[in-house]
Amino acid sequence: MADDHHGTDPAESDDKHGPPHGYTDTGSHALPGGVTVAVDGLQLEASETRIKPRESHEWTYQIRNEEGTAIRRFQETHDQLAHLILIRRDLTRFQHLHPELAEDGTWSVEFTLPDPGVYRAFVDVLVDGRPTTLGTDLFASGSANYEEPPRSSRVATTNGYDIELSPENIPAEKDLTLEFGFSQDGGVPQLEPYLGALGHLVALRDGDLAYLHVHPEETDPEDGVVQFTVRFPTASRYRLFLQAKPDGELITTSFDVQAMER
Ligand SMILES: [Cu+2]
Repeated sequence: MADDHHGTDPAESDDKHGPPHGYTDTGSHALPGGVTVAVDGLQLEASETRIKPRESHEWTYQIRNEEGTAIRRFQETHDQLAHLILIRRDLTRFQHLHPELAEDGTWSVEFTLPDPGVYRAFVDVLVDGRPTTLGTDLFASGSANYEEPPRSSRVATTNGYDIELSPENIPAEKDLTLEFGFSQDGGVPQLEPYLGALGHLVALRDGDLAYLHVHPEETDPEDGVVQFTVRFPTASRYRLFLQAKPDGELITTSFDVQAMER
């Protein structure tokens, strides 16, 4: 048997056969957002969670501190005081809305849940400089026909635009740049700003709808390309919802990726 000294050299002890890394981190990145209704002393209190489908509804909620008092001060993130993402739990029927904040800390927003089923509402805010995503389920009564789970798809055609996601291979547990390239009839559309960047991306994990934090990167609007930095916390499937404004028209499209173990 060959005499090797692996394991005695600290530079080589960190190999991929060792115990999984990243699970001892108790920092803010240990738990993905949106899986819980309360985190870091903040709690989402929804006025209602049973909502009739196919009817416009005014939904209100508060974000309360540990004393149960509604938070009234928030900082803007991506050009807005709050982002509300609504999605059915089969990762379909995505909506992105911007609720309004009243003096007393009550947020209100109007929406329609388009079909029966269980939905997840994600509230994305910045409180005292901390990005926070809280989530709650909403129940739309009736018989739901849930759609098939995601398969990989890196190419989408929406409103006549072809959009391609790269890179092809997506490693888990690693900061990486996702790029979406737009084209139409062999040309490249000009991208107009949306929410303070050239696009907005929501990344959700299949299974628990963990909501990942994604940061837009600067690119030239003439290049027809949007880029985001993201870290997929586990080797799982994720659905990505991209919103952008090619030639000034807001479009929403989705992609499915499988993040792989490195
Ligand atoms: Cu938003």
